[in-house]
Amino acid sequence: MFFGKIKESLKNLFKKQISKEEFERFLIDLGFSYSFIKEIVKDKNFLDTFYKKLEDLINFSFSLDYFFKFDTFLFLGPNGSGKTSSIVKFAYYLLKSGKINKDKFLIVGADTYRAGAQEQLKKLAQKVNLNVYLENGKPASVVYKALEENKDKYIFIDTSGRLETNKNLLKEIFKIYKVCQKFKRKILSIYILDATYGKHAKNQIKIFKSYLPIDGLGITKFDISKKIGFIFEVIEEYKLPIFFISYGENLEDISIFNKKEFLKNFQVEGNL
Ligand SMILES: Nc1nc2c(ncn2[C@@H]2O[C@H](COP(=O)(O)OP(=O)(O)O)[C@@H](O)[C@H]2O)c(=O)[nH]1
Ligand SMILES: [Mg+2]
Repeated sequence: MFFGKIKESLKNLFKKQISKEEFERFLIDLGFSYSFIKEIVKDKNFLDTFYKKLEDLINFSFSLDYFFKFDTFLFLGPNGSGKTSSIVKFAYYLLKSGKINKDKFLIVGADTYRAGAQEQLKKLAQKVNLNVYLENGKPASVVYKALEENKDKYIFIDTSGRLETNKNLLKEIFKIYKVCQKFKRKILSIYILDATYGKHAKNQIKIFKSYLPIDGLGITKFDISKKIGFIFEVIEEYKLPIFFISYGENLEDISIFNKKEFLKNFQVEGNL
């Protein structure tokens, strides 16, 4: 996984006395912004400063029990970010805990615009034996029907990709949110952030946030991203926690976010 490379680079840097310039280059390679880097390296103990900064930013950690406090998981984000695959991975992860019977889980396909979207969801869900609810119609009315017929279930709602410039589609996703509120659901809205996306993501999230609440992030494609710096800036700017990280195309390639495990990847002998 990608973290292996970070650790390897850090180790190599620590084999010799690391210079400020070398550390700057390491952070640039990881995709941190110049303002972030400037703040880190202004200090003589820049390695400590870096690690402390990460610790400050990552002030969250989740266990399975946390998620069972909710009953409705709304997945949103731009096209191709990984919503459909991560919704199945996430539901499967919760299912595997064995805390809840499989019949209490339902994935609702509210991506009714894109041809093939329903089929993709069905295929993925079938692989892990999860039930899906698929209907034609407007996304919000599909969700309405699904909720009306499945009052006591854990519902996972897959939405269609929104371009932040398409106001109608963003209004539609807000309608889905309102429908969930109408049914008094305990909603967790999860913005799916593609780790390969880069700094444009900040602006994109801002626009989504102006339409509906976002409770936190699901990071995808962590296995293929080399520049993860922007993720820390998103967290800093919007104070959003990371609920899970997806790191591969296999349906088991997902982990609930754990602060200790995550930060461990930035530690090597010498930098603490
Ligand atoms: N390598 C890798 N690929 C991923 C990951 N998550 C999603 N993908 C791929 O990204 C593409 C888009 O994913 P999809 O779930 O359809 O995105 P959606 O449009 O947001 O629903 C698909 O080819 C997925 O297999 C991941 O964690 N790692
Ligand atoms: Mg999709």
